[in-house]
Amino acid sequence: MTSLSAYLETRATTDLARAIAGLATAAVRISAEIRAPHSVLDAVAGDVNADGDTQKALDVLADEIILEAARDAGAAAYMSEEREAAIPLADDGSLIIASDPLDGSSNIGVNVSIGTIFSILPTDGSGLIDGRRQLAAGVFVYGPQTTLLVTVGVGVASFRMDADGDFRLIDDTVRIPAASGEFAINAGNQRHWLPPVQRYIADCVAGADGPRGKNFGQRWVGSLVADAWRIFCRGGVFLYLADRRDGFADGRLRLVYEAAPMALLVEQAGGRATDGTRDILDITPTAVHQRVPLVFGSCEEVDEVGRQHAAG
Ligand code: AFP
Repeated sequence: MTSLSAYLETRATTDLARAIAGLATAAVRISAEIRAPHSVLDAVAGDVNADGDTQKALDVLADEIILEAARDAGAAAYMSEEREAAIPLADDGSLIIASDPLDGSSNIGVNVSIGTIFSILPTDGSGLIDGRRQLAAGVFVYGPQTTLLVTVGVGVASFRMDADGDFRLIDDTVRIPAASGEFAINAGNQRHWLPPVQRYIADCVAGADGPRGKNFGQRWVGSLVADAWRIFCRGGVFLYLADRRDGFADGRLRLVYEAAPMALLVEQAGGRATDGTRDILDITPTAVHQRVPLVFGSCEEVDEVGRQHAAG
């Protein structure tokens, strides 16, 4: 089976391939920590991150492991959900690495899939540039299997970590099905949703007897990376848009190191990723931890959400 390094050799520059290979090695270490019997991963590390979330031991450890990979890759800087500001690294670095080192922290203590999201950027604008300028993006999922979705701008490939810690190719032309009968949203927040989301979800729930003329299922893992892997495998739509709660005027997810890398992967796999109206990849961040409303997945569903937003 094709290795990650063989896949990258013919598709990425030396610097980019080195950075991605380093992140893959970091993911192997994080995966091992999660599985180690001694790990008390859910332990509270005591600090609060830029998201205002209490950091857990694994959040801090994963961040340190990804920072080390960024440094070893010769990156110019490292931006992370777990750090207030960008960390300057190599003065002559040709790329910047942005990451959510441990996505799904609320699932650490309950044995549910979690992951690492990364974006690799040119050094222009200190990394605060629109997502279409990303050099690469990827998602590691630490689940029953440790897997990777990655793009360097020529489609999306999926990989699975083998017993030796090598990532072996599953599919080098990953495509998100255009149609789907599955949506992912935290239904506990239904009373807070704005009218477009209320209408879209109500139409899905109405099923075959409703305006959509087909039945829908609902999934919500609480880990963006786990919902994403399912959507890349069998289609679906993920929604975390703005709602009426204090602090959720721009949803929950962060543009630089969550939504933008996810959007690049989604578009490269033939899907769509928007804030309800605009393509995520067309949005230029003004701050490292900027939030953005996010809906992504099967084109037909994301377009239907867009029609609901256009209707006001
Ligand atoms: P944590 O990493 O703080 O658990 O947040 C995970 C996340 O950003 C994303 O991975 C989930 O899809 C989403 O939050 C879950 O949000 P809710 O807990 O509000 O459902």
